[in-house]
Amino acid sequence: MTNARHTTNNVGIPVASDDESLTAGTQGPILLHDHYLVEKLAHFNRERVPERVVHAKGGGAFGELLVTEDVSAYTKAKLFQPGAKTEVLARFSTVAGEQGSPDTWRDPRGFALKFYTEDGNYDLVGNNTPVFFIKDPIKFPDFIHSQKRLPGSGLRDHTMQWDFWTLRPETAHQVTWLMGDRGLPRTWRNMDGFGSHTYQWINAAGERFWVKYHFKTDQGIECLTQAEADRLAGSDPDHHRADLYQAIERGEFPSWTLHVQIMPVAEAENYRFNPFDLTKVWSQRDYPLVKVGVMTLNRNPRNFFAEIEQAAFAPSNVVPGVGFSPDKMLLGRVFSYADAHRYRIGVNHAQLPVNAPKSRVNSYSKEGNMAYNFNDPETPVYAPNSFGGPHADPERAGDEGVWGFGTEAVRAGYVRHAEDDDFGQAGTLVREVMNDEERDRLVSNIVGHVLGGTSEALYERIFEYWRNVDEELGKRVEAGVRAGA
Ligand code: HDE
Repeated sequence: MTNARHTTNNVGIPVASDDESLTAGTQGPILLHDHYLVEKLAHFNRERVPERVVHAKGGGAFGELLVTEDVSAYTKAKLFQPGAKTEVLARFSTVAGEQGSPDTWRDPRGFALKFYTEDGNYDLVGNNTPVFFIKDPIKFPDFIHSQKRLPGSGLRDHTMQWDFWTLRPETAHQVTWLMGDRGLPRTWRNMDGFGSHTYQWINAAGERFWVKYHFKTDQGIECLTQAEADRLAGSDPDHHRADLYQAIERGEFPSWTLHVQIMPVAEAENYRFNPFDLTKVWSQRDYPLVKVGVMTLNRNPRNFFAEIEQAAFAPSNVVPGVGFSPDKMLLGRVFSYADAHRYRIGVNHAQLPVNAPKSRVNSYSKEGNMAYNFNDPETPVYAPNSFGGPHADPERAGDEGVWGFGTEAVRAGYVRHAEDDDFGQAGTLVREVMNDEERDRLVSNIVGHVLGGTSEALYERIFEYWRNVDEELGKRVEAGVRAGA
């Protein structure tokens, strides 16, 4: 056995030098058979995997979910049973910025969770806001294009953002969250997380409930001012990533208390808002928070690239006792994330340790690029088979989208419920949830963002957008922009 401290090449062969390439004589040309030189340069060129097309900049840690309450009346999911303890990976991120962008740009924050349950991995991929900009996945590429960079100059552009937002009024609720304090969390530890979508819980008796997830930070909500965020963007662009990593290193383990809102299936039809519309919340007066347990993050990744950059979260990863809902955004995401992982990491991304379940995989998928796991040689590679290969669980049929609605395939907008409109909940957020100081900062943030890069041509539409949210707010935004223009 050679000295374990010798440098080797990638197949473990000790190398002669890490300092000089192999040449014909000291002044001669480099020799092609210096395969160690070739290996180093070739591998270096291939170190990057494509960054996430959204949520590229982020960070994360491992921990556990401990269920302290009994919600078994609503779900049979094993990770939500009383006393259950499940390992979790969390990744937090901004949305529009590239990998090297500052953590403190104004943006929603990704709040992605991977629970390594005994029934396979359950991924709950949410944000730090309970709603989203749009309600149909067909708009998502357009929306993201408008939030990123101009095709010609490659520069970010506030005009694109406001042009899209004001032409799609359903964005108003999320834009109010974005332009308010929550658009600039002080740290990832000081923000809430939401599943955002409506999901379905199914209990052991097969009864179904609609649910929404709320992860309330136990560290308290704390936000940055625009000025603080701008300063940190320059002086400490990895501020959030460093904060989480160093807090865990110090043994200060952040935690979130998980609550759910629970809606009996029968109440969905007549609820005053369409409960599947991702631009809307369920009033907590109508559906109060029910405590489930506590999620604590207490272990840093040992390798950022292997465990965070290559982490593959997918809303399609739901376990028995959890189901989807007719929320079109959720259903669009159920396709998109695994597709993104096949492209970004590879068809066998689920075999990487960070993405591999702790439970046994009995899949008939095989081979493919970078295949690492394989079944026993006598396991058939097709179904049905006569040789004892795994077979599907008919019990699961009931978990996959039994919603009791029409089955005809249509392209239509959401059914508008009694109080459904595009601006009402944004107005409630401004008038009933925000205090005077938060409203003042909201006005200042909007005015600053509008003056920071839009043109007079958009002003009227922007003023009307905010008047529709709240008359007084609209007037204050107009006065602020006019004064600063
Ligand atoms: Fe994403 N989103 N998204 N998104 N999203 C991705 O998946 C997508 C949406 C969210 O830390 C991508 O691996 C579509 C809502 C987070 O790795 C991609 C639609 C919410 C993360 C993708 C949405 C999110 C992503 C990019 C409209 C909050 C980072 C690369 C239907 C509820 C997860 C990737 C991580 C990442 C698609 C909208 C949150 C492209 C099609 C709504 C936290 O697949």
